[in-house]
Amino acid sequence: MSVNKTEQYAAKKLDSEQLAENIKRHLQQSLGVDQEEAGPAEYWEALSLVVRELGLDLIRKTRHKERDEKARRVYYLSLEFLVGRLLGNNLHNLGIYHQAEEAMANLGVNLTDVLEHETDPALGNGGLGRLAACFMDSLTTLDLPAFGYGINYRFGLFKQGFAGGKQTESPDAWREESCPWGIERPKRKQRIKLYGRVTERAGKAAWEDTQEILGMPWDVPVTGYGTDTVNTLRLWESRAAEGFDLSSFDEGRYHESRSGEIQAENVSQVLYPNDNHPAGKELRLIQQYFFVACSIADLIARYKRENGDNLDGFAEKVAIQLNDTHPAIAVPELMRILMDEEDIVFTKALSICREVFAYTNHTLLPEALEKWPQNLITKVLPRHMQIIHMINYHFLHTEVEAQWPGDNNMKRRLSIIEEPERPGGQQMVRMAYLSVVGSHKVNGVAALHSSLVKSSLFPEFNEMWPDKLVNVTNGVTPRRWVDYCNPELASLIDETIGKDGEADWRKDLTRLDAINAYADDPAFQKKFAAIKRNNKVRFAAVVKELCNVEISPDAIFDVQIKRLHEYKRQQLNLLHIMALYRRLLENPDLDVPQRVFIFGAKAAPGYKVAKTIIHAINRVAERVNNDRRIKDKLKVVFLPNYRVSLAEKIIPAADVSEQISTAGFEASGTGNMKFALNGALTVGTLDGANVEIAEEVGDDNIFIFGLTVEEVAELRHRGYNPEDVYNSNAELKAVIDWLASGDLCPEEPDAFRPLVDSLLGGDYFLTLVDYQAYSDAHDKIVETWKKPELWWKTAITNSASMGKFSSDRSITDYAKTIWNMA
Ligand code: Z2T
Repeated sequence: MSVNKTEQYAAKKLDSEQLAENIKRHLQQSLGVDQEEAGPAEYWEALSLVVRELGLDLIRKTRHKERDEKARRVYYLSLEFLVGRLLGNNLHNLGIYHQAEEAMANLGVNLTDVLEHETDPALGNGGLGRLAACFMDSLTTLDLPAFGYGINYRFGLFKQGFAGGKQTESPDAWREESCPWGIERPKRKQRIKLYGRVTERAGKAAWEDTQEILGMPWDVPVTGYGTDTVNTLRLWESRAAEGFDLSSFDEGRYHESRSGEIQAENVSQVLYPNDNHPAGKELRLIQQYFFVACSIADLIARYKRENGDNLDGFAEKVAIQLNDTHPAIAVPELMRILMDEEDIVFTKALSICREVFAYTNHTLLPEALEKWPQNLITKVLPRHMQIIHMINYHFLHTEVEAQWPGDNNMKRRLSIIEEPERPGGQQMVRMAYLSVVGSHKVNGVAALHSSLVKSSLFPEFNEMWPDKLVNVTNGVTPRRWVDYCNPELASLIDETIGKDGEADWRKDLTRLDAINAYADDPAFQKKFAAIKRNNKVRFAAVVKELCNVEISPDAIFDVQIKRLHEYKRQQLNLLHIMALYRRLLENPDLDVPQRVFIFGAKAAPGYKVAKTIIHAINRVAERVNNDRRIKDKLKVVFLPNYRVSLAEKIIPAADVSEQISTAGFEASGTGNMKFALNGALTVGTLDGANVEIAEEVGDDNIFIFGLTVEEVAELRHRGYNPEDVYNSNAELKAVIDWLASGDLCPEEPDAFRPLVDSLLGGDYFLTLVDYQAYSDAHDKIVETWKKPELWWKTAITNSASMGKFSSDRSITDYAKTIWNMA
């Protein structure tokens, strides 16, 4: 008999009455309000405090267990953790959601309303940050000893609004309202150094005349599904170190005493809003070093508490994953501590680093690969710059020399320091190369991406170290992305294939495969379709509220939600919508289903063309939505301020998922997985994880279009002139001309020039080339929609075939192939 594990864990023992008592206690004793005064905000905070108490209790127990077992821990270093709302997810994971629902009902409040009250912690830009959050969920669900380390930004990703269709940005002071999740841990604060200079004393390097700042840890408990394990997400907040110049304080020059120094509090103030494009600012480098130095010091202290002061066994107990190159400065930082503070010689220190570190690459975009001016690193982190030179010297003159003896050209190509192309230019530190050289494994995030990492990004490294470059395909947590956001679908799956214990698909997503047997079953199709429709009705109400546009739940909901970037090609979607509108104007009685095109996307504030695309989509939306001639056959909505909590409402309501990046540019994508899991059909290019999704669902169940990676390369090689495509496709020409005409924005006729110029002057992302194939793929979507049995069969097949894309599988892969933990 299989043990029913869900019955075993601690939180589950709390019934609704006990929960209600605890809620009342926190209302009165933590918030100081009477029950009668409390609204949803107070109930949200009180229930969060109850869950926090549970979390803290379980964190303590997890810590004791790990200390006894002395297991290897994984430390996930990331500048972004896009965790999303925590209360509802934690209730689900702890198995007390329904008890909480009942408790709230007995107190006369609706849990759903209470949950809506939580502001999203927006501590990430997009995919990379959300992946880190899914990984924390899976690490915990799999009972792996893990810490996440990051920054507790005061301001998360900006809030987006629209004015005349243009993006506006305002600060996101997400903690202002109250944030019951983080627990300050002053006992674990760190003091870190910046600037100064390096002197030699008795043959040892000393880093002196530094400025110091404090790092205060805030611990956020991370629950897992169906387990008592609770891990810690430790987010650092910067503070001014005490001990500033007292004499100036005495003389009443308090404010002057720190002028010319960095303002410590600024360091953790704000998340840089760039996805796939580094800003290259000094403060960003300081953020990177700040959280890395605090985290490394913290994990070394933990190692010593548990294992004593001798670091010989360090690499057996510690695995550090670098989430992209943002934390790459961790390599010289650990080297510095091992050499300067622990008296370990260079070669031994380097080999410890290589056992400990692994690096995940998330992009091939050349402009997104971080490079820091050597001069800047020398100024901010003089000792680290010396150590980088030492690593580089050893790497080039011992390792590259052994592989390619006497080949100076190769040394120049592989050097961690890039020499300037022109005289007067500056030396740059290639953070990706530093990460590769300092790690034992480097992974890409989908099969296609990883093969391109090997063949295009790091071919020489792959030749030198054939086992270093590997793939770990991304995944998403089925707890947040089905169970929590699509509860009706979760119940249908439960009643169809069972829920309890080991059979729970929430813990083993490959169990969903059993649903494939029902793809053709009319009764199952009916239930599946009804759930989708309910989700669409609910989402239509959200659209009405946010955009004041009425959309019909009987229309095809076609969704593109992701950061705005030219490589993701929202502009391709836009051009096609403009063409559809023109087709309807020409023939208003066209026999086509109703369609709603839904967008959600933030543009980096400095990204001109991306902002132009948002503006253009909004202007087209306004025109289309108010044109009575087309009889509601087409609607376009751009949801403002796209974020995790909105994604949770959109994805369960989507019929079509737009994954249309130029082949070779989207490293993986993770939204693509969430949509398919919730029964949307993908229209997509053979890019990132789309390739693997197509493999899983089969070619008949996905709408693949456009150039392949190879064809993109061939075309570029042959030479490509966008004007040729423009002149040979009348429909495409007409919509581009319309964009350029100023008709959509009479008060600023040149508003869309940057977009038109980008398309006609080069079209780097081959939007025009893929236009016709994209339009044809959409025609096939419409054909499929007209056959409901086929549509629902395809949708169900998509859902049922997503077993591979659980982040539990990703984490199991990391544990086996990279962390040596399973
Ligand atoms: C990001 O979200 C991603 C890559 C980055 O490269 C930076 C950021 Cl902020 C430096 C995304 C990829 O674009 C996406 O394809 C991938 O699915 C995601 O990371 C997680 O791996």
